[in-house]
Amino acid sequence: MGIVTRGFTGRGRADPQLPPGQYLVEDFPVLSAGPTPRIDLDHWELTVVTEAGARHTWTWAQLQALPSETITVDLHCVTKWSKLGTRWHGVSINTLLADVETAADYALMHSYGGYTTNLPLDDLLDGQAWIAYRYDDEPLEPEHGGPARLLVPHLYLWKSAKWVRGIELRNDDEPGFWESLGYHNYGDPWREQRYWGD
Ligand SMILES: Nc1nc2c(c(=O)[nH]1)N[C@H]1C(S)=C(S)[C@@H](COP(=O)(O)O)O[C@H]1N2
Ligand SMILES: [Mo]
Repeated sequence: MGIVTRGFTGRGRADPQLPPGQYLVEDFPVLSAGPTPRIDLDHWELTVVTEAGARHTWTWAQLQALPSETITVDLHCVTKWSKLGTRWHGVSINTLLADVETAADYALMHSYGGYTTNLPLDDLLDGQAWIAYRYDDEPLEPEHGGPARLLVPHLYLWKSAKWVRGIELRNDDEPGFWESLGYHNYGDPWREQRYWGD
């Protein structure tokens, strides 16, 4: 039969870089639950609030002054597209939180525009997540979350909050936008945790 499922190189031989149920794309789809907010850099801020109520704020200039890195990662969207080998530049959450005193277990990400998404704080640490502000050596486009977005590529891409403006560190887990609407609370693409109950 001439039917080919993209991402499979033959019967039973899935591309080892593709999580179950995913197919490859070459373009970079845009998925936004609402309009694209426009935040000018003079007014842009990123604020971390700890479980004790301590606030740490970075202006755009302060974020740019932090040590940054270039990373190449694969993206997996719950709507089943995956894009391999994407190149980003930004500040690791480890670096961002270096001077933040916290014993929180959870993080709730807040975006300009009101989007939220939750994840365990451990998933943001140890070089697993970044505040990314460049894509392919260019400033991150607004449609893809510019000026800056969270990038947490080991989870489904809805966890990578675009237009990030805050990280709320919490003792308890609070579901974000999609998580409240039935998406999986954790969202590991390799375990195909798409929806609540998966
Ligand atoms: N603020 C915000 N972040 C968001 C979203 C959104 O609607 N608002 N959509 C999420 C979803 S479902 C996906 S798949 C990715 C899409 O990122 P992209 O548009 O750069 O491909 O952003 C995630 N981050
Ligand atoms: Mo998504």
